[in-house]
Amino acid sequence: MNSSLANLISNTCLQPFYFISSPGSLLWFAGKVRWQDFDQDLYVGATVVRPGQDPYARNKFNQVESDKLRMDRGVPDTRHDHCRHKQWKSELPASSVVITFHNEARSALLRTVVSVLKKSPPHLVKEIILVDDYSDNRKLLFDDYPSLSLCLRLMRSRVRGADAATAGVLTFLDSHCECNEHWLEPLLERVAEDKTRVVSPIIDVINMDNFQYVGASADLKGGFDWNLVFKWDYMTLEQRRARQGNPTAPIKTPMIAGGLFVMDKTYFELLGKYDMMMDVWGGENLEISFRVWQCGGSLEIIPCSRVGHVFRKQHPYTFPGGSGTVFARNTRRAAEVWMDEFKNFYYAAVPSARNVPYGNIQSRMEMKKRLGCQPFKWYLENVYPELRVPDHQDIAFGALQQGGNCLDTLGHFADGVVGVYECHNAGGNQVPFRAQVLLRSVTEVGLQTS
Ligand SMILES: [Mn+2]
Repeated sequence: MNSSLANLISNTCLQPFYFISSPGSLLWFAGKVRWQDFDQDLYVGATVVRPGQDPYARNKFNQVESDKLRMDRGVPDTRHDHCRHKQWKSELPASSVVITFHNEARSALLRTVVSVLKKSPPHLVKEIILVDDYSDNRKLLFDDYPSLSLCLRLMRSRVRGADAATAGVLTFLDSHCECNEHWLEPLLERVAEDKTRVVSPIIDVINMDNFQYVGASADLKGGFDWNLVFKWDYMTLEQRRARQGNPTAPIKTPMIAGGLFVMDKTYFELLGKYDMMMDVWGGENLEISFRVWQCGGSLEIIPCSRVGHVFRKQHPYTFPGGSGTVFARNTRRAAEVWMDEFKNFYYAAVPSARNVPYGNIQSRMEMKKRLGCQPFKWYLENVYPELRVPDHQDIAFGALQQGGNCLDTLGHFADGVVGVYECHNAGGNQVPFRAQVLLRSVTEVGLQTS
Protein backbone atom coordinates (compact mmCIF):
# COMPACT_ATOMS: atom_id res chain seq x y z
CA MET A 1 0.00 0.00 0.00
CA ASN A 2 2.75 2.43 0.79
CA SER A 3 4.39 2.00 -2.58
CA SER A 4 1.64 3.67 -4.57
CA LEU A 5 2.28 7.28 -5.43
CA ALA A 6 -1.39 8.07 -5.02
CA ASN A 7 -1.08 7.40 -1.31
CA LEU A 8 1.92 9.56 -0.78
CA ILE A 9 1.51 12.58 1.38
CA SER A 10 3.50 15.01 3.33
CA ASN A 11 2.79 14.93 7.02
CA THR A 12 2.66 18.68 6.86
CA CYS A 13 0.44 19.60 3.92
CA LEU A 14 -2.83 21.26 4.75
CA GLN A 15 -4.84 19.34 2.22
CA PRO A 16 -2.56 16.72 0.86
CA PHE A 17 -4.14 14.92 -2.00
CA TYR A 18 -3.43 13.98 -5.51
CA PHE A 19 -5.57 14.30 -8.52
CA ILE A 20 -5.45 12.31 -11.67
CA SER A 21 -7.52 13.49 -14.52
CA SER A 22 -9.62 11.08 -16.45
CA PRO A 23 -12.58 11.61 -18.73
CA GLY A 24 -15.75 12.45 -16.97
CA SER A 25 -14.44 11.57 -13.59
CA LEU A 26 -12.09 13.40 -11.34
CA LEU A 27 -10.36 11.07 -8.99
CA TRP A 28 -9.00 12.42 -5.79
CA PHE A 29 -6.63 10.40 -3.71
CA ALA A 30 -6.25 11.38 -0.13
CA GLY A 31 -2.66 10.83 0.84
CA LYS A 32 -2.01 8.16 3.40
CA VAL A 33 1.73 7.82 3.59
CA ARG A 34 4.25 10.39 4.66
CA TRP A 35 6.88 10.80 1.99
CA GLN A 36 9.55 9.82 4.53
CA ASP A 37 7.85 6.42 4.87
CA PHE A 38 7.25 5.91 1.17
CA ASP A 39 8.70 2.68 -0.17
CA GLN A 40 10.80 4.07 -2.97
CA ASP A 41 12.55 0.80 -3.78
CA LEU A 42 9.30 -1.05 -4.27
CA TYR A 43 7.77 1.74 -6.36
CA VAL A 44 10.76 2.46 -8.58
CA GLY A 45 11.95 -1.14 -8.62
CA ALA A 46 8.85 -2.26 -10.50
CA THR A 47 9.92 -0.49 -13.68
CA VAL A 48 13.70 -0.85 -13.76
CA VAL A 49 15.60 -0.96 -17.02
CA ARG A 50 16.58 -4.59 -17.58
CA PRO A 51 20.06 -5.64 -18.67
CA GLY A 52 20.36 -5.26 -22.40
CA GLN A 53 17.62 -2.62 -22.59
CA ASP A 54 18.43 0.92 -23.73
CA PRO A 55 18.25 3.18 -20.64
CA TYR A 56 17.21 6.09 -22.88
CA ALA A 57 14.44 4.29 -24.75
CA ARG A 58 11.47 5.21 -22.59
CA ASN A 59 12.25 8.71 -21.40
CA LYS A 60 15.00 10.03 -23.65
CA PHE A 61 17.13 10.48 -20.55
CA ASN A 62 19.21 7.89 -18.71
CA GLN A 63 16.64 6.11 -16.57
CA VAL A 64 19.24 3.85 -14.93
CA GLU A 65 20.97 6.90 -13.43
CA SER A 66 17.65 8.45 -12.44
CA ASP A 67 16.53 5.26 -10.70
CA LYS A 68 19.73 5.11 -8.65
CA LEU A 69 19.07 8.38 -6.85
CA ARG A 70 17.26 8.72 -3.56
CA MET A 71 13.93 10.49 -3.88
CA ASP A 72 15.09 13.23 -1.47
CA ARG A 73 18.70 13.46 -2.56
CA GLY A 74 20.51 16.66 -1.70
CA VAL A 75 21.27 19.10 -4.47
CA PRO A 76 23.67 22.04 -4.30
CA ASP A 77 22.15 25.34 -3.18
CA THR A 78 22.81 27.28 -6.38
CA ARG A 79 21.36 30.59 -5.26
CA HIS A 80 23.34 33.79 -4.98
CA ASP A 81 24.66 34.43 -1.46
CA HIS A 82 22.36 37.41 -1.07
CA CYS A 83 19.33 35.13 -1.40
CA ARG A 84 20.34 33.09 1.65
CA HIS A 85 19.85 35.98 4.01
CA LYS A 86 16.68 37.28 2.48
CA GLN A 87 13.48 37.27 4.51
CA TRP A 88 10.33 36.38 2.64
CA LYS A 89 6.98 37.79 3.58
CA SER A 90 5.27 35.58 6.13
CA GLU A 91 1.81 36.19 4.70
CA LEU A 92 1.84 34.58 1.29
CA PRO A 93 -1.00 32.95 -0.64
CA ALA A 94 -1.02 29.15 -0.84
CA SER A 95 -0.52 27.56 -4.22
CA SER A 96 -1.74 24.54 -6.14
CA VAL A 97 1.20 22.78 -7.75
CA VAL A 98 0.16 21.36 -11.12
CA ILE A 99 2.49 18.72 -12.53
CA THR A 100 1.71 17.31 -15.96
CA PHE A 101 3.47 14.15 -16.98
CA HIS A 102 3.74 11.95 -20.03
CA ASN A 103 5.17 8.44 -19.70
CA GLU A 104 7.42 9.76 -16.97
CA ALA A 105 9.97 7.55 -15.23
CA ARG A 106 8.69 6.76 -11.76
CA SER A 107 11.92 7.87 -10.13
CA ALA A 108 11.86 11.27 -11.86
CA LEU A 109 8.23 12.01 -11.02
CA LEU A 110 8.74 10.86 -7.45
CA ARG A 111 11.74 13.18 -7.00
CA THR A 112 9.70 16.05 -8.41
CA VAL A 113 6.87 15.46 -5.94
CA VAL A 114 9.13 14.82 -2.95
CA SER A 115 11.21 17.92 -3.69
CA VAL A 116 8.03 20.01 -3.67
CA LEU A 117 6.99 18.50 -0.34
CA LYS A 118 10.44 18.79 1.18
CA LYS A 119 11.47 22.22 -0.09
CA SER A 120 8.22 24.17 0.29
CA PRO A 121 6.83 25.67 3.48
CA PRO A 122 3.87 23.35 4.15
CA HIS A 123 1.29 26.10 4.43
CA LEU A 124 2.14 27.37 0.95
CA VAL A 125 1.35 24.15 -0.91
CA LYS A 126 -2.35 23.54 -0.72
CA GLU A 127 -2.27 20.52 -3.00
CA ILE A 128 -0.28 18.81 -5.66
CA ILE A 129 -2.21 17.99 -8.78
CA LEU A 130 -0.80 15.33 -11.04
CA VAL A 131 -2.23 15.43 -14.51
CA ASP A 132 -1.70 12.55 -16.87
CA ASP A 133 -0.84 13.92 -20.24
CA TYR A 134 -1.81 10.99 -22.41
CA SER A 135 0.69 8.47 -21.13
CA ASP A 136 0.36 5.26 -23.07
CA ASN A 137 1.57 2.99 -20.32
CA ARG A 138 -0.16 4.11 -17.16
CA LYS A 139 0.87 0.99 -15.30
CA LEU A 140 4.37 2.38 -15.33
CA LEU A 141 3.33 5.09 -12.91
CA PHE A 142 0.50 3.80 -10.81
CA ASP A 143 -0.35 0.28 -9.81
CA ASP A 144 -3.91 1.26 -9.20
CA TYR A 145 -4.16 3.63 -12.07
CA PRO A 146 -7.69 4.39 -13.28
CA SER A 147 -8.39 3.49 -16.85
CA LEU A 148 -8.54 6.36 -19.27
CA SER A 149 -10.42 6.37 -22.50
CA LEU A 150 -10.00 9.98 -23.50
CA CYS A 151 -6.67 11.42 -24.41
CA LEU A 152 -5.55 14.72 -23.00
CA ARG A 153 -2.64 16.59 -24.45
CA LEU A 154 -0.28 18.98 -22.78
CA MET A 155 -1.96 22.36 -23.15
CA ARG A 156 -5.38 21.02 -22.50
CA SER A 157 -4.03 18.94 -19.63
CA ARG A 158 -2.52 21.93 -17.95
CA VAL A 159 -5.82 23.74 -18.22
CA ARG A 160 -7.51 20.69 -16.75
CA GLY A 161 -5.15 20.79 -13.81
CA ALA A 162 -5.63 24.53 -13.40
CA ASP A 163 -9.41 24.15 -13.47
CA ALA A 164 -9.23 21.59 -10.68
CA ALA A 165 -6.93 23.72 -8.55
CA THR A 166 -8.47 25.15 -5.40
CA ALA A 167 -5.72 27.56 -4.36
CA GLY A 168 -5.54 31.15 -5.57
CA VAL A 169 -2.16 30.73 -7.18
CA LEU A 170 -1.10 28.17 -9.78
CA THR A 171 2.38 26.72 -9.86
CA PHE A 172 3.12 24.73 -13.00
CA LEU A 173 5.97 22.26 -12.89
CA ASP A 174 7.39 19.75 -15.30
CA SER A 175 7.52 16.12 -14.15
CA HIS A 176 11.33 15.79 -14.07
CA CYS A 177 12.26 18.65 -11.77
CA GLU A 178 13.91 19.10 -8.39
CA CYS A 179 13.04 22.17 -6.38
CA ASN A 180 15.86 23.93 -4.58
CA GLU A 181 15.95 25.72 -1.20
CA HIS A 182 13.15 28.25 -0.70
CA TRP A 183 12.17 28.03 -4.35
CA LEU A 184 8.52 28.88 -3.76
CA GLU A 185 8.49 31.89 -1.45
CA PRO A 186 10.18 34.41 -3.78
CA LEU A 187 7.85 33.39 -6.60
CA LEU A 188 4.70 33.71 -4.51
CA GLU A 189 5.85 37.02 -3.10
CA ARG A 190 6.05 38.62 -6.55
CA VAL A 191 2.61 37.35 -7.54
CA ALA A 192 1.08 38.34 -4.19
CA GLU A 193 2.30 41.91 -4.72
CA ASP A 194 0.94 42.14 -8.23
CA LYS A 195 -1.38 39.56 -9.75
CA THR A 196 -0.39 40.45 -13.30
CA ARG A 197 3.14 39.17 -12.79
CA VAL A 198 3.88 35.75 -14.22
CA VAL A 199 7.07 34.50 -12.64
CA SER A 200 9.54 31.73 -13.27
CA PRO A 201 12.53 30.38 -11.32
CA ILE A 202 16.01 30.18 -12.73
CA ILE A 203 15.98 26.74 -14.29
CA ASP A 204 19.06 24.80 -13.24
CA VAL A 205 20.28 21.90 -15.32
CA ILE A 206 19.93 18.26 -14.32
CA ASN A 207 22.21 16.39 -16.67
CA MET A 208 20.21 13.88 -18.74
CA ASP A 209 23.08 11.37 -18.77
CA ASN A 210 24.37 11.33 -15.19
CA PHE A 211 21.73 13.42 -13.34
CA GLN A 212 24.24 15.80 -11.88
CA TYR A 213 22.59 19.01 -10.68
CA VAL A 214 24.32 22.05 -12.15
CA GLY A 215 23.49 25.68 -11.41
CA ALA A 216 22.46 27.75 -14.43
CA SER A 217 23.69 31.26 -15.17
CA ALA A 218 21.68 34.07 -13.64
CA ASP A 219 22.48 36.28 -16.63
CA LEU A 220 20.02 34.74 -19.04
CA LYS A 221 16.64 35.78 -20.36
CA GLY A 222 14.21 33.88 -22.51
CA GLY A 223 13.99 34.96 -26.13
CA PHE A 224 13.67 33.81 -29.71
CA ASP A 225 14.71 34.52 -33.26
CA TRP A 226 12.34 35.06 -36.15
CA ASN A 227 12.02 31.29 -36.48
CA LEU A 228 10.15 31.63 -33.15
CA VAL A 229 12.13 28.85 -31.46
CA PHE A 230 12.79 29.55 -27.79
CA LYS A 231 16.38 30.30 -26.86
CA TRP A 232 18.30 31.73 -23.93
CA ASP A 233 19.72 35.21 -24.49
CA TYR A 234 22.77 36.29 -22.57
CA MET A 235 22.17 39.71 -21.05
CA THR A 236 23.98 42.65 -22.57
CA LEU A 237 27.00 44.02 -20.76
CA GLU A 238 24.93 47.01 -19.75
CA GLN A 239 22.20 44.82 -18.29
CA ARG A 240 24.70 42.71 -16.41
CA ARG A 241 26.40 45.78 -14.98
CA ALA A 242 23.08 47.16 -13.83
CA ARG A 243 22.40 43.90 -11.99
CA GLN A 244 25.70 43.72 -10.16
CA GLY A 245 24.54 45.94 -7.32
CA ASN A 246 21.32 44.01 -6.89
CA PRO A 247 21.69 40.37 -7.92
CA THR A 248 18.39 39.32 -6.35
CA ALA A 249 16.24 41.72 -8.36
CA PRO A 250 13.66 40.17 -10.71
CA ILE A 251 14.67 39.89 -14.35
CA LYS A 252 12.11 40.96 -16.89
CA THR A 253 12.09 38.38 -19.65
CA PRO A 254 10.49 38.56 -23.11
CA MET A 255 9.66 34.86 -22.97
CA ILE A 256 9.34 32.04 -20.44
CA ALA A 257 10.69 28.58 -21.14
CA GLY A 258 7.21 27.27 -20.60
CA GLY A 259 7.07 24.35 -18.19
CA LEU A 260 7.81 26.07 -14.88
CA PHE A 261 5.96 29.18 -13.80
CA VAL A 262 3.70 30.68 -11.17
CA MET A 263 0.59 32.68 -12.02
CA ASP A 264 -2.42 33.96 -10.17
CA LYS A 265 -5.35 31.64 -10.95
CA THR A 266 -7.88 34.40 -11.55
CA TYR A 267 -5.45 36.18 -13.83
CA PHE A 268 -4.75 32.94 -15.70
CA GLU A 269 -8.48 32.65 -16.34
CA LEU A 270 -8.99 36.30 -17.17
CA LEU A 271 -6.19 36.15 -19.68
CA GLY A 272 -7.60 33.19 -21.59
CA LYS A 273 -5.74 30.26 -19.99
CA TYR A 274 -4.14 28.53 -22.98
CA ASP A 275 -4.96 28.24 -26.65
CA MET A 276 -6.93 25.00 -26.50
CA MET A 277 -6.47 24.35 -30.19
CA MET A 278 -2.74 23.86 -29.84
CA ASP A 279 -1.56 20.26 -29.84
CA VAL A 280 0.93 18.22 -27.87
CA TRP A 281 3.90 20.49 -27.39
CA GLY A 282 5.56 23.62 -28.73
CA GLY A 283 4.51 27.19 -29.27
CA GLU A 284 2.47 27.42 -26.09
CA ASN A 285 5.17 29.31 -24.19
CA LEU A 286 5.44 31.72 -27.11
CA GLU A 287 1.71 32.28 -27.07
CA ILE A 288 1.36 32.81 -23.34
CA SER A 289 4.43 35.07 -23.29
CA PHE A 290 3.12 37.36 -26.05
CA ARG A 291 -0.31 37.35 -24.46
CA VAL A 292 0.86 38.23 -20.94
CA TRP A 293 3.05 41.09 -22.12
CA GLN A 294 0.72 42.48 -24.77
CA CYS A 295 -2.35 42.32 -22.56
CA GLY A 296 -0.95 44.22 -19.60
CA GLY A 297 1.00 41.70 -17.53
CA SER A 298 4.69 40.98 -17.23
CA LEU A 299 7.05 38.02 -17.20
CA GLU A 300 9.87 37.75 -14.71
CA ILE A 301 12.65 35.36 -13.80
CA ILE A 302 13.22 35.42 -10.04
CA PRO A 303 16.90 34.77 -9.32
CA CYS A 304 16.43 33.61 -5.73
CA SER A 305 14.17 30.80 -6.90
CA ARG A 306 15.95 27.81 -8.41
CA VAL A 307 14.44 24.62 -9.79
CA GLY A 308 16.41 21.91 -11.56
CA HIS A 309 15.03 20.41 -14.76
CA VAL A 310 16.22 17.53 -16.94
CA PHE A 311 16.82 19.09 -20.34
CA ARG A 312 16.53 16.53 -23.09
CA LYS A 313 17.56 16.52 -26.70
CA GLN A 314 14.50 14.65 -27.87
CA HIS A 315 10.86 14.50 -26.85
CA PRO A 316 9.33 11.31 -25.59
CA TYR A 317 6.09 12.43 -27.22
CA THR A 318 4.73 11.06 -30.43
CA PHE A 319 3.39 13.78 -32.67
CA PRO A 320 0.51 13.16 -35.05
CA GLY A 321 1.82 14.11 -38.49
CA GLY A 322 5.37 14.62 -37.21
CA SER A 323 6.83 17.00 -34.65
CA GLY A 324 7.73 19.63 -37.24
CA THR A 325 4.13 19.94 -38.40
CA VAL A 326 2.70 20.18 -34.88
CA PHE A 327 5.30 22.73 -33.85
CA ALA A 328 4.66 24.82 -36.98
CA ARG A 329 0.91 24.65 -36.50
CA ASN A 330 1.12 25.81 -32.88
CA THR A 331 3.67 28.48 -33.66
CA ARG A 332 1.58 29.68 -36.57
CA ARG A 333 -1.43 30.06 -34.32
CA ALA A 334 0.62 32.19 -31.94
CA ALA A 335 2.05 34.26 -34.80
CA GLU A 336 -1.32 34.81 -36.48
CA VAL A 337 -3.00 35.96 -33.28
CA TRP A 338 -0.25 38.05 -31.71
CA MET A 339 2.33 39.23 -34.23
CA ASP A 340 0.32 41.38 -36.63
CA GLU A 341 2.30 42.11 -39.81
CA PHE A 342 5.50 40.96 -38.11
CA LYS A 343 4.34 37.39 -38.66
CA ASN A 344 5.75 37.77 -42.17
CA PHE A 345 9.26 37.67 -40.75
CA TYR A 346 8.40 34.30 -39.25
CA TYR A 347 7.12 33.03 -42.60
CA ALA A 348 10.26 34.41 -44.22
CA ALA A 349 12.40 32.51 -41.74
CA VAL A 350 10.34 29.32 -41.92
CA PRO A 351 8.73 29.33 -45.38
CA SER A 352 7.33 25.81 -45.02
CA ALA A 353 5.11 27.01 -42.15
CA ARG A 354 2.88 28.75 -44.69
CA ASN A 355 1.65 25.37 -45.87
CA VAL A 356 0.63 24.10 -42.44
CA PRO A 357 -3.07 24.64 -41.71
CA TYR A 358 -3.54 26.34 -38.36
CA GLY A 359 -7.28 26.10 -37.81
CA ASN A 360 -9.67 28.76 -36.59
CA ILE A 361 -8.34 31.63 -34.49
CA GLN A 362 -11.48 33.71 -34.28
CA SER A 363 -12.12 33.23 -30.58
CA ARG A 364 -8.51 34.08 -29.72
CA MET A 365 -8.72 37.23 -31.85
CA GLU A 366 -11.92 38.23 -30.11
CA MET A 367 -10.31 37.66 -26.74
CA LYS A 368 -7.34 39.81 -27.76
CA LYS A 369 -9.71 42.60 -28.72
CA ARG A 370 -11.77 42.23 -25.56
CA LEU A 371 -8.66 42.50 -23.39
CA GLY A 372 -7.48 45.57 -25.27
CA CYS A 373 -4.04 44.13 -25.91
CA GLN A 374 -1.09 46.04 -27.33
CA PRO A 375 0.11 45.44 -30.89
CA PHE A 376 3.24 43.39 -31.51
CA LYS A 377 5.14 46.55 -32.43
CA TRP A 378 4.70 47.67 -28.82
CA TYR A 379 6.08 44.33 -27.59
CA LEU A 380 9.13 44.63 -29.81
CA GLU A 381 9.87 48.18 -28.75
CA ASN A 382 9.19 47.84 -25.05
CA VAL A 383 9.80 44.22 -24.15
CA TYR A 384 12.26 42.81 -26.66
CA PRO A 385 14.26 45.66 -28.22
CA GLU A 386 17.20 43.23 -28.53
CA LEU A 387 15.41 41.37 -31.32
CA ARG A 388 16.57 42.90 -34.55
CA VAL A 389 13.74 43.68 -36.92
CA PRO A 390 14.77 43.03 -40.52
CA ASP A 391 14.78 46.09 -42.75
CA HIS A 392 15.35 46.73 -46.44
CA GLN A 393 19.11 46.48 -46.01
CA ASP A 394 18.78 42.84 -45.03
CA ILE A 395 17.16 41.76 -48.26
CA ALA A 396 19.41 39.50 -50.30
CA PHE A 397 19.63 39.79 -54.02
CA GLY A 398 20.98 38.55 -57.31
CA ALA A 399 21.79 34.90 -57.71
CA LEU A 400 19.88 33.85 -54.61
CA GLN A 401 16.53 35.05 -55.83
CA GLN A 402 13.90 32.42 -56.53
CA GLY A 403 10.58 33.55 -57.95
CA GLY A 404 9.54 36.54 -55.91
CA ASN A 405 11.52 35.44 -52.88
CA CYS A 406 15.05 36.19 -51.84
CA LEU A 407 17.38 34.56 -49.38
CA ASP A 408 17.44 36.76 -46.34
CA THR A 409 19.76 36.93 -43.38
CA LEU A 410 16.87 38.28 -41.27
CA GLY A 411 19.42 40.15 -39.25
CA HIS A 412 21.27 37.10 -38.03
CA PHE A 413 24.79 38.04 -38.90
CA ALA A 414 26.29 36.20 -35.98
CA ASP A 415 24.75 32.76 -36.14
CA GLY A 416 24.12 32.67 -39.87
CA VAL A 417 20.51 31.47 -39.77
CA VAL A 418 18.77 32.65 -42.91
CA GLY A 419 15.34 32.50 -44.41
CA VAL A 420 13.50 33.53 -47.53
CA TYR A 421 11.80 36.87 -47.71
CA GLU A 422 9.88 38.71 -50.39
CA CYS A 423 12.34 40.67 -52.56
CA HIS A 424 12.53 44.43 -52.22
CA ASN A 425 15.26 46.73 -53.51
CA ALA A 426 18.69 45.18 -53.69
CA GLY A 427 21.02 47.18 -51.46
CA GLY A 428 23.90 47.54 -53.91
CA ASN A 429 26.20 49.69 -51.84
CA GLN A 430 26.95 46.96 -49.33
CA VAL A 431 27.96 44.29 -51.77
CA PRO A 432 31.29 43.11 -50.30
CA PHE A 433 29.80 42.82 -46.82
CA ARG A 434 26.64 41.21 -48.10
CA ALA A 435 28.56 38.73 -50.15
CA GLN A 436 30.45 37.56 -47.11
CA VAL A 437 27.31 37.17 -45.07
CA LEU A 438 25.51 35.34 -47.81
CA LEU A 439 28.36 32.97 -48.44
CA ARG A 440 28.30 31.79 -44.86
CA SER A 441 24.53 31.68 -44.89
CA VAL A 442 24.33 29.54 -47.98
CA THR A 443 26.47 26.93 -46.30
CA GLU A 444 24.01 26.83 -43.43
CA VAL A 445 21.04 26.56 -45.75
CA GLY A 446 22.73 23.62 -47.43
CA LEU A 447 23.16 21.95 -44.07
CA GLN A 448 19.65 22.62 -42.95
CA THR A 449 17.91 21.25 -46.02
CA SER A 450 20.02 18.14 -46.46
MN1 LIG B 1 10.75 18.98 -19.47
